[in-house]
Amino acid sequence: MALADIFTRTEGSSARPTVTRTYGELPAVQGEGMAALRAWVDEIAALTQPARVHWIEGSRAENDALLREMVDEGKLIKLNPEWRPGSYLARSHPSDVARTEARTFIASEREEDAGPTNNWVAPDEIRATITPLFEGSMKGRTMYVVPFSMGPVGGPLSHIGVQVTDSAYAVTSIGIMTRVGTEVLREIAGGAPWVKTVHSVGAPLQPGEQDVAWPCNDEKYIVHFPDTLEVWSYGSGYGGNAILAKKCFALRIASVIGRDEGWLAEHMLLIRVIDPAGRAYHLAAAFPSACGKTNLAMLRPTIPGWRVETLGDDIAWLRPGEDGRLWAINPEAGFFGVAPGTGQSTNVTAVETLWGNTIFTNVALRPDGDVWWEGLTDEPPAELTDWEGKPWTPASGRPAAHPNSRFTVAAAQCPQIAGDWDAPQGVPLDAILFGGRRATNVPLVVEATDWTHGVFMGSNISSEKTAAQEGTVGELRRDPFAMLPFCGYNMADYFAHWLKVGQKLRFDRAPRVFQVNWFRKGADGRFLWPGFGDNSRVIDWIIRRIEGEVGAVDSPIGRLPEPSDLDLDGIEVSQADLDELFAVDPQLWLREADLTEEFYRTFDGRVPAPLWAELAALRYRLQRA
Ligand code: OXD
Ligand code: MN
Repeated sequence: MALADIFTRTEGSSARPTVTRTYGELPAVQGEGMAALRAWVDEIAALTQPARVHWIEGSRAENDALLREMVDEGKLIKLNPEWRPGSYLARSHPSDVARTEARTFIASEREEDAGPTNNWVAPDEIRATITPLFEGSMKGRTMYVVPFSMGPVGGPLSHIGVQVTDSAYAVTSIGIMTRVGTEVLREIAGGAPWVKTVHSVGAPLQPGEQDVAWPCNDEKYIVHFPDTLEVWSYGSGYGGNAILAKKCFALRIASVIGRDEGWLAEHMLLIRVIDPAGRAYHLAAAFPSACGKTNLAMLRPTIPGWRVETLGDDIAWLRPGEDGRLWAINPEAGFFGVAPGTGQSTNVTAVETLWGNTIFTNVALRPDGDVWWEGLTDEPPAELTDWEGKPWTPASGRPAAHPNSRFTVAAAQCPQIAGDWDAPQGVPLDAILFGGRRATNVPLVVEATDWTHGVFMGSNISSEKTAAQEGTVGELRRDPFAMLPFCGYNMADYFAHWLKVGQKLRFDRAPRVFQVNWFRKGADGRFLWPGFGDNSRVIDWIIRRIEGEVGAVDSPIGRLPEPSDLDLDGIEVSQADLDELFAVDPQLWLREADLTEEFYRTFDGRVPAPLWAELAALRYRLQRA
């Protein structure tokens, strides 16, 4: 059906649409690829029956108008421009505060292609379930068409998507997190392939019905179709469920594209570290959600003379280059960071990044019209309005901000962003770090002996649960490569893909792999390592290892620093704490090895043989330790 037909269609003139609709201006972009896009938009509009369609052009004026409209509708609170210019607070429905992993599905044709770590559904079956939900789901609302690019528009590692959504909050968030607008349409018009993403909050409005501040639906589905490169998300307006460019596209769908094209879509931050001699190194690091990734991405080293430049805080796309190195881009354009715990003493760079032009979600509101969250300052304000809009004082006995409250802000606003952070070709990686939040067993830093051992380490990352995931906070969860909720295909095949990518790298140019753990505790429950800016001391060791300037101590689980090689000038870490930070207990590690075996066995023989060999070798070394 042509869009021109939809322009004039009225009630009863076709099987599906039941209301007269007005459509926004069609983009003037011409080109072959536009026909397919328009046909798809028509199809989705016919299904969801919005009151109007708005093609997002990506201008400042358009964004400002959307923000103003949301303020007028009570969906956003404009913060006091004296403290926080151009910034807004959104309060979600209390039931819609996190990514909903149990409602997230991979609908690959074959169940084994989704693997045991994903919720698999048959594509036909799930289409039959969700299509009726989308039928008329945008009634009374505007359907926005948001063309976006992950990575600089037209860049060699970049990919394009289009999101249709009935949430203006999602549109403004996507506008911060990606490159949006007509420039992207020109790529599509020129024939660039694009991923289809459909989002509805699932709250149609009847004529005359008053909207609510945060429309959503109790029923939620976030469904990925890796074989047709589509995402359909229903019922939630929150972050990763609604900004489909992020976890849904840039990780789940992109991991599938990467598998087929020979590259990796990873849940990794990206930084450039500059040593006192001015030598620059690039590091990518994978950590499960809410384990200090944004803090490391914006590290301010405590060792004199060192600097860190931020390139990305959440996602990196890695591709082997002709030169045998692994090249990385941050496909995003903004940060969607966890607010609590971000403060003057923990991440001053993030605090400075948030000076304005920020959308906050579920943080607390100060009486002066600024925002606050736990950890922003040591002392809480005397009174606040909490994330649910209720009065709050320090005596209230509950957090003022939701533990998973967020900020959405442009990367370019970060005071230590690298000048070339959006260079289309990316940066060559020198090291990859895998980390988790482990109170026990895992040393502060361990170096892998080679790429295969590094893949083995990555496949074994585990972490204590945090507020970014559903479930019990503190419980241990295995999170290979920090990709457990984000790998769009069978995780055992993903391990094999990592091994394959390693074969495309020159052995002397491949990034070195390290496991880190800033969170190890002593028997008395105290953190053994100061963390934050002092993590630069670990990075200093990593870089001196890369340069061959320091040796290492072999242990059954990998190479450990000689404690004397760690630069501890200016901090107090007792010898006993250092010993505990690097202690490797063979018995406890044999138990970890059993858990690895148990985990690998869930993949029905698909885990690649080299990883089983690594496990056998680990046990052999532990038994002899
Ligand atoms: C995130 C997450 O939002 O990993 O980045 O949960
Ligand atoms: Mn993340």
